[in-house]
Amino acid sequence: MNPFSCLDLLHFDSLLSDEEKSIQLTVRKFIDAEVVPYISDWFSKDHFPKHLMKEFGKLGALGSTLNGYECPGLSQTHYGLIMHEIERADSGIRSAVSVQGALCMYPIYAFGSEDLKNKFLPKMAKGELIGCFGLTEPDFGSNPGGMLTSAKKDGNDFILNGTKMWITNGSVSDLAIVWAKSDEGKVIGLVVEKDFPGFQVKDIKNKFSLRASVTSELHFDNCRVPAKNQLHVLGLKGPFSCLNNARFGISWGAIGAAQACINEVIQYTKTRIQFDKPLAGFQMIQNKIADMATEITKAQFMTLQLSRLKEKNLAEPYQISICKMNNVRMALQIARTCRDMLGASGITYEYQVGRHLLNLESVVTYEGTEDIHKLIIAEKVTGIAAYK
Ligand code: TGC
Ligand code: FAD
Repeated sequence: MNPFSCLDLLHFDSLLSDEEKSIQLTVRKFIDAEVVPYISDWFSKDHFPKHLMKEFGKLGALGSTLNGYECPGLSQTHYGLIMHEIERADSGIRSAVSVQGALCMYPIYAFGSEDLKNKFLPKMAKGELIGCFGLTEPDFGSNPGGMLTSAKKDGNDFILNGTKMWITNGSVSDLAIVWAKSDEGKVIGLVVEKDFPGFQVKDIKNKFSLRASVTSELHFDNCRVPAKNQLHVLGLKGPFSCLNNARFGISWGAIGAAQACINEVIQYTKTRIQFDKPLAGFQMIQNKIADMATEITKAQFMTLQLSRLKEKNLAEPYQISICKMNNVRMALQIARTCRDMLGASGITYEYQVGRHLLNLESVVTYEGTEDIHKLIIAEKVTGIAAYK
């Protein structure tokens, strides 16, 4: 079978190095063989394919850009292309990988003690340990600064109380990065291991989106966490710096989801005959295909530029917001248009567009909603923070 062929109307590929193309092709072949044939079934059965995590470890997809501690040490563009390939199959599978690398391994790497790094990073890079990231609470989503979860100092421990909501990987995790308020009212980060007494996890059921991904509530009832498990960062810049990396990966991933949708609809409309000719031969169908192809092309270049900036440590949060907001909105609109173009067939699991559409309804909400990213971008442009 030939590997998936991406739309590349402005020779985007010519801007990638041979090594970048080679890693992308390796991941593409793995995804085509080990994920695409099974994902519809996993999604329909609410099944998270945990076995993939060790395979992703072998591919360098877990903590891709981290150096040392047996981590892959790849570039930002490598990481982006890996996210693109994984989300081409499913946003939920990409979520598990994003959370592991960008939201769990990164804070341990950037803010953890040497002991924490040595204890967790090598095994997380191999997918032998899985992590989750608890920032959102039932009453504080877009505004995590209001969080109620508290971490009170008690000798050499913290006593953690509170609830985290909508947590990807929750019940399959061995450790959770939990953000809480200290006695001084400052946001601090703690590494909470799954067997710490007072830590309970409950899955959120009946989702119509990201069904191949686990989403959970985390409860902390006088959970005792050793002070040595504290991350050395104070304030919201701790969790927000993790979000920068995850939002960057999502920017790439969303292009992958859009590529999968347009590819499926091109095949379908070339073979579906209505009014005695293929749908692809009608001007209104071509109008939609041209618009979608142009949007994907724009997103490819914008996101590659962001990668190159990030490789030079020059990427700013508002630039990441531009790509996360634009690309997820673009992918969601493309999934909706493609669903319509498939007619009744588009509501079945036989085609992947409907699943991408449902998944992207979560992707547009998590890691900052479209509205929140607009506020971040407009704050940069006007100098006024409308959410304050
Ligand atoms: P604000 O007062 O603006 O800032 C507080 C401190 O944080 C610093 N900061 C950042 N640092 C690093 N990177 C960024 N992107 C940063 N943005 C802000 C800032 O400089 C300040 O530092 P300091 O030293 O002065 O204290 O904070 P605010 O509370 O007013 O926040 C503004 C806002 C709306 C932008 C922020 O709250 C926000 O982004 N809200 C959205 C919440 C969100 O995205 N949650 C995601 C949860 S995790 C998730 O969804 C995982 S999904 C699974 C998957 O990825 O697949
Ligand atoms: P709200 O903040 O209540 O927003 C509701 C609506 O109000 C949105 O349209 C929003 O844009 C709008 N709004 C809010 N504030 C403003 C404003 N100031 N101006 C204008 N409009 C505004 N969180 C984690 O910490 N870890 C995870 O692993 C994680 N995984 C997730 C997985 C899934 C499947 C989902 C759906 C969510 C996940 N989240 C996770 C939570 C996610 O980050 C939040 O859902 C998101 O930040 C939005 O918060 P909320 O749902 O409370 O919505």
